Amino acid sequence: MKKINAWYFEDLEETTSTNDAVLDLLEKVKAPCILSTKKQRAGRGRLGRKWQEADGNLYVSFAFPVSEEDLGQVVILSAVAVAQTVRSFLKNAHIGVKWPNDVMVNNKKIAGILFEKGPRDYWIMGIGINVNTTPDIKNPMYIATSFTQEMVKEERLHVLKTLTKNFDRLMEEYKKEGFEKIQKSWLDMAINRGKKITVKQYHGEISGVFRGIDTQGRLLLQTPNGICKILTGDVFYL
Ligand code: BT5
Repeated sequence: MKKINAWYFEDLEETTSTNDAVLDLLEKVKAPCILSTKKQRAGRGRLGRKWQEADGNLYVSFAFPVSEEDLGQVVILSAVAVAQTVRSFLKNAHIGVKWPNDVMVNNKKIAGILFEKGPRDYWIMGIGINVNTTPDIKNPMYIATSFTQEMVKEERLHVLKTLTKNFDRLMEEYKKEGFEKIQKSWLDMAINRGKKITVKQYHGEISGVFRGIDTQGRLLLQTPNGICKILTGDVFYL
């Protein structure tokens, strides 16, 4: 079995969703593992949305144990790892993060992250990065971009190796020193801090001024009734 750093690693030709396929690999190796695929036929985003496929892009899932109390912080850490990875290839672009964990280049979405519960204390961290091709997104709220569109040619598995290195380094830092530095890195890249935003949730929407994130990774929204701490939702800018 191949490895990237301490992770077992498999790269498939084709699958439905790497977040599902990684469960088979986890069953086999019974240890933290990474599964990527060349083609992903049924990639998903949050809340039943789709993740669009396009040639030569990175579709990957990491399976590893996370405690319930660390989860909100690890979600934020994952966005920092992806953003740092994108930045290391697109040196001149403006890289931003949009809560909880979209990674944007000049306000266009280049990567998305989906956390799902795995078996036992495992979580699955699914990451899509548009490396080679910009997908044709029908949703006018999201404009997409890719490395190629930003004038950089890269190979998806090279991007994966850099991503794994960044993720491992940040996790080590997090375990040794706690969340503070990671929270600061995320806030330094956060789009629209201090501006008015709307957060859409299952049961409605709420508007206010985006004040940052707290020590659990929750979004802080200043409303006329005080600061609201938001655990899940979609952010829209007015
Ligand atoms: C996400 O969802 O951004 C999480 C996407 C996670 C995808 C990875 S790929 C590997 C792993 N296996 C999976 O099955 N999934 C993970 P969300 O925040 O719900 O955003 C979804 C929205 O982003 C869609 O409704 C589109 O508007 C937009 N979108 C879809 N595909 C895109 C793409 N390739 N690039 C940029 N935007 C995209």
